[in-house]
Amino acid sequence: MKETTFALIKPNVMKKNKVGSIIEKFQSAGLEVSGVKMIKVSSKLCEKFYQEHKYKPFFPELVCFISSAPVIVLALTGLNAVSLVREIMGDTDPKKAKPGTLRFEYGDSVGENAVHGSDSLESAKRELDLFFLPGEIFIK
Ligand code: DAT
Ligand code: MG
Repeated sequence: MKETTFALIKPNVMKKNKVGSIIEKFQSAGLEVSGVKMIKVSSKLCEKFYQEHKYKPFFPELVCFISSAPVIVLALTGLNAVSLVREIMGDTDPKKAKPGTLRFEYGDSVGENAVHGSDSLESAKRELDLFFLPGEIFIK
């Protein structure tokens, strides 16, 4: 099924100057960039984005990290985009991620694991709505 999912390139990748390598990986897997922008995420937006982790011990450091520097937010469209993006990203923990995945290659730790990708179609809709206005996504 053709889907649109949400991805976010985290501050540690921005520091490494590797945004192009991340987008290239998504595009070469057949995903189209249907939305893209560089933004600085406020703590408030970040708390909404990661609401499911609100009571986890790592929540404060997660919010602090994501809102520490500008990030790239992406809408990615293609066949099975939600699961495809998760596959390309790899395990949450870069140490457990398979070679060739983004988190294996660009992740520094569980917290600073390079990229976010929605975990379901429902999450994708919620997250796209948080970061993009209706006119900012262009699906062919
Ligand atoms: P994912 O990003 O693979 O969907 P998740 O939803 O479990 O993983 O967690 C969201 C983010 O929270 C994750 O990308 C990084 C951070 N995180 C998760 N578990 C953590 C931990 N044990 N310590 C520090 N940060 C963690
Ligand atoms: Mg998650």
